[in-house]
Amino acid sequence: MTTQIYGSSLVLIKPDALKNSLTGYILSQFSHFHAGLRFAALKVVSVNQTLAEEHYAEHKGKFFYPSLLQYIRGFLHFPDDPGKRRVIAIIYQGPNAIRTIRTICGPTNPHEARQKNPGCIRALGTVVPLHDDNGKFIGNRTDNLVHASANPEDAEREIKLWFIPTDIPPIIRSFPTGISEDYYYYKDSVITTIPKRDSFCFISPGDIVWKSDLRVLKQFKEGKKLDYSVNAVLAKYLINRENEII
Ligand code: FUP
Repeated sequence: MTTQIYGSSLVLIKPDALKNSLTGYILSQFSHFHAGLRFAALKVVSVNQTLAEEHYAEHKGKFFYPSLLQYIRGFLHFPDDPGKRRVIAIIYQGPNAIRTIRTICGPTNPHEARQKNPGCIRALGTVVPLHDDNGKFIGNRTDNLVHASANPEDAEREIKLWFIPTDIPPIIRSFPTGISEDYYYYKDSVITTIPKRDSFCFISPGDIVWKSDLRVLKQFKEGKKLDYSVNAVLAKYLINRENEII
């Protein structure tokens, strides 16, 4: 296990927490006074399908994956109110940030959270039984109010997935950035380096971009093997634009 001295973590206040008006309580639990953490960035996000798929990529193929995507996108808690389908995404920094936050959240499964760590945030969550097309019980979806990065590698991947560098004050940015020398455009699930009719330019020359994203875009442009999915680069640039372009 990696020792975490001073680190960063991604926290998502999920739709069930928003529905139950638990935002203030959760922010208070993570506050500097209680947890020794500070905000590095915070935004309200309408979660697009690409972002949801990339965030939960490790769970693809599992029985709860389709339901998990619906959950994080807010469709399950706000079926009739698209305006309320959102999450609050926060980067926290602080001594042992990842471990501190995971402890305050508690176990993934709210039943287990109530038994093992009463008083933790996820003790207030819900467990929802899932069934297949024939009505057979296949397992539970755990509506556990908050997401918190599990380890430093996940934290880096998740922070770079949800935030562009300029969402974060430069002096407290934890990961390397570079300056783009190229244009990148998006339309109908396709990324191009030349504009197409109605495409949108998500990166221009001079933009500050995560260095690892620049590398993937270069690999993509040159037809080389990618370090990670080009959708993981793109997803953050689609945030809060999906009505217009997806
Ligand atoms: P955690 O790191 O605590 O968020 O837990 P996981 O990465 O194991 O799970 C990711 C998400 O999948 C959580 F929101 C819980 C959800 N999940 C289910 O809905 N059902 C399961 O059986 C396992 C996980």
